[in-house]
Amino acid sequence: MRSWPVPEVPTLPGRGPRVLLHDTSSGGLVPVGPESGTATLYVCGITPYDATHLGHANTYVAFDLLGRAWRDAGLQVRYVQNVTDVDDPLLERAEATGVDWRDLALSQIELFRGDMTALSVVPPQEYLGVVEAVDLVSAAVRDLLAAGAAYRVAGVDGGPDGDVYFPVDSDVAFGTVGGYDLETMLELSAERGGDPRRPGKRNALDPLLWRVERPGEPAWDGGVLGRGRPGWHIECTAIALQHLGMPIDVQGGGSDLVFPHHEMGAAHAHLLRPESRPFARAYAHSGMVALDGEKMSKSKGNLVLVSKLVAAGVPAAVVRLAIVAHHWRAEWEWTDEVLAEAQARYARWNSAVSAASGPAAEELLATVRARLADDLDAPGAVAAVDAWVEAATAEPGDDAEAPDLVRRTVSALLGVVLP
Ligand code: 5CA
Ligand code: ZN
Repeated sequence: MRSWPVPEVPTLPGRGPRVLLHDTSSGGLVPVGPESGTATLYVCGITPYDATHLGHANTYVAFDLLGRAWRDAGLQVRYVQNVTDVDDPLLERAEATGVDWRDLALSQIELFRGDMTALSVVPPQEYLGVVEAVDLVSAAVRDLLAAGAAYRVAGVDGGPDGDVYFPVDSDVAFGTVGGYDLETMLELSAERGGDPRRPGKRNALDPLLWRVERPGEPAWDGGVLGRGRPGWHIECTAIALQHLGMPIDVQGGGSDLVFPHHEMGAAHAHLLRPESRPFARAYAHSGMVALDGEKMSKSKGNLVLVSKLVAAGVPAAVVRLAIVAHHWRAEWEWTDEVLAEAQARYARWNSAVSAASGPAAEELLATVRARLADDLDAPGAVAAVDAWVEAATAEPGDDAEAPDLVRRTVSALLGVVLP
């Protein structure tokens, strides 16, 4: 699937330090990416309906900061992202609105591309819909079946026999991504697309790998699996293994994906490639953005869309600046004040970098680099730029190169493009 255009990323003098990132699995900061060569990143993509809200934008900007810090440290970045373009909520929305699910997905992916372009997010090299990857995913399910790490379940309530499930007990590392206790895992499974009450499963937590065809639902030939469609977690695992190999440096997404999605995805990978475990060296989870006191989510409908803000005349760079003013792991709320503050800051920064000269900015570049290498502390980087802007406003310095260096620093590392 086509992704979106690569934004211009200015080059900066020197190099950034090795990046440390908070890893959900170990609960601490770990160096991510190799010391030289290519770092690999998989970030879970959208389910294409009601895109792109500020929560989505926050997550993709977070991992964009990581990619930018890696490149600034001299690494190449290999980045893969999926699109969950067949899934229950998408099919339900299509049904409810009388739109073909394929058309709904295509229109939302197009919006997402436009929003990512506007927000200066560097695109993944591989951007893959599940529809394009069904053969890959069904092959992974067949491999799990052959390895004894999958089983079929009899139909219930007149449903067909043969849905395929993954026994979580088959992975000795199961539970180590999120570190949740059983009760929490059962709750989260029920809330987030699992079916802990489905009769016939060996363990209530076992996730679906292959859903055999139901009337009126899209289905593909699965060979010995029969016609059907893939379960959610195995999709991301199969795509990541095919396009990145294992272990990947960082598996990323929002914190709502820790369990079950990333826990199950890792368990699948550990059974598919036992010799290469772990699935990921680090599991990174961005914080949830809320609106009116509740997590912004498609199912609740409390959304602020990037495309609507931009259509209302807010520069996309202001939206990006509002996002990076919050730590990537923080839970925060989108409010009118957040937007107003970003607008005012953007105006101050613009005016300072448009001056003919300013205070020397080499130290600022070093500080921004250091802040970002320390668990992507973008608010720390923003504060450092604020301090330079304040100094420049109080007393225009005589460094004629400085304003342009600040403009390039902000653009290359924070992805905030000043006009
Ligand atoms: N297609 C799956 C991943 S394979 C999915 O979760 N899609 S999504 O459209 O629901 O979310 C896309 C990404 O945005 C995920 O990484 C998710 O964790 C993140 N996300 C969703 N809602 C929010 C929110 N309110 N705040 C921050 N990130 C969010
Ligand atoms: Zn995913």
